[in-house]
Amino acid sequence: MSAAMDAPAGQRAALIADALAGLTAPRKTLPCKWLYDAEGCQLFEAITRLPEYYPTRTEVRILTEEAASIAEAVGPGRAVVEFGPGDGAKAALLLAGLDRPAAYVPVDIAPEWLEEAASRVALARPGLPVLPVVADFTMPFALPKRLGAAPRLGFFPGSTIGNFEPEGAVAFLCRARMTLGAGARLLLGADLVKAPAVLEAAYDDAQGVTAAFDLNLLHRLNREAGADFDIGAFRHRAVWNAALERIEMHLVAERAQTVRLAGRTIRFAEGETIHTESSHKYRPERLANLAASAGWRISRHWTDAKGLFSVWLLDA
Ligand code: AVI
Repeated sequence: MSAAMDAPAGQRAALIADALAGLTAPRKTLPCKWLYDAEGCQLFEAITRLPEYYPTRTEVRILTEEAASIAEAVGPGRAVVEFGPGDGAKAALLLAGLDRPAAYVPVDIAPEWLEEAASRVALARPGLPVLPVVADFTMPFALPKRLGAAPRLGFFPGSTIGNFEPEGAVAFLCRARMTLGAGARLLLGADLVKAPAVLEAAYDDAQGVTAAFDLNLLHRLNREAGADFDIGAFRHRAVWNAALERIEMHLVAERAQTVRLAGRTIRFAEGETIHTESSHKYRPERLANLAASAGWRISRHWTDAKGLFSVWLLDA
């Protein structure tokens, strides 16, 4: 069996359809969700530990240092619903500080993440009901009936909201409000606008881990879609788009070339790029507008001493 046959057929078909649509568009692009295969997830974990990548450690510091204040603002007895829990470390931190949480509901399309998050939370908060939901949280999904009438706290840390286009972010926040129901709150992590040099270093680190993460997308297309990218002919670039206040990751073709993908020939001019990810950074007033457009009210927000990152409590 060839490597291209290893991925589930439906997923492979979706990857090929997205790749053909994105790579034949006037400005070449690939959806960032395809960055996260097993290799991509490992590389992303490594990114979160890099000296240049400040978001993860800064958000963890806020959740740690402000634990009492966050717990008081959230209030007692809430069921915590986390969208994309990763390894569950941030949820464990949050739940350890909350007053009598009712349950923990990690939601992810990948069951292996759910197991890891569930066991980490079980250690931090023994006896707390953990009710995992396997679902794509960017689509409508139902919460477990066992939650009953417990008021909900959505938890969406990591500034993953920044990987949506603004309209997508509003759509996600609207759906989250409807899924969580009346009286819900949402604890949201959002990265802040800062000096371009700090941002560009965070997304193009000296060790080349982010470059490997980005280039893995081409390896993935070769492995799963039978493409024939010459990976050495592309390099990673991170650039601050000041007008749209976002960091963009691009793969730059170092020379003119053609690539075969699913029976099609894709032509690259020298210097042409594939836009692989945007990571929007927020000013507080813009984040407040975004939340308001999705029907949330700002209750409180916390930042670190250097104003690098922010955590927001929103009310439905
Ligand atoms: C997952 N997401 C919040 C990361 C970010 O910072 O936008 C993804 C990432 N891409 C490169 N480095 C990190």
